[in-house]
Amino acid sequence: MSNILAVAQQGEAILTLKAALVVESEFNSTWLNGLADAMQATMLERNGVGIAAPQVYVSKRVIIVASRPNPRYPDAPEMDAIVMVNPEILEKSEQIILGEEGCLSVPNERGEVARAEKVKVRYFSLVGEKIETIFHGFPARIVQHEIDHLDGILFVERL
Ligand code: K1U
Ligand code: ZN
Repeated sequence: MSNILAVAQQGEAILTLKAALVVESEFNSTWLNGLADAMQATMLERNGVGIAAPQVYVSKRVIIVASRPNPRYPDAPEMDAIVMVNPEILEKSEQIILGEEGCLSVPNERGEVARAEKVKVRYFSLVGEKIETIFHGFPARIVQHEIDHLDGILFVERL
């Protein structure tokens, strides 16, 4: 069983920083696997559909994306959680759509955020495999929200 971690809240400096890249020697390490496990446990405990390492006080470029159907997005796909290390958006669709967002670091606030409908993302797995995937709709929204966390941006700054 993994550790449930504290979640940083709006106003804390860690959420405003640009997170550091995970370096070669950190892939396939007990430390990185433990961080990913604890992030996933914390996300599940808070009922989230995503989480970024800075939200658990680790300023490193690691995110988890875990779309599932929910009252706001009943048609969202059910995904196994994807851990993305050093994710980068390679392409964004011209089509922009508005959709409701919440944030584990901003309690009791929801808002309509404009995001690209489709993104092509490059990331690394926990063992350092390079992966490129296209996401649409709600999963694409989660990816953009989580990468914003790595760049020190909260969704409330995009309202
Ligand atoms: O990064 C986070 O703070 C997690 C956040 C991810 C997210 C939700 C909605 C849109 C983009 C990114 C959450 O999981 S908030 C809780 C939630 O499950 C939810 C909130 C609003 C709409 C749908 C789901
Ligand atoms: Zn958030």
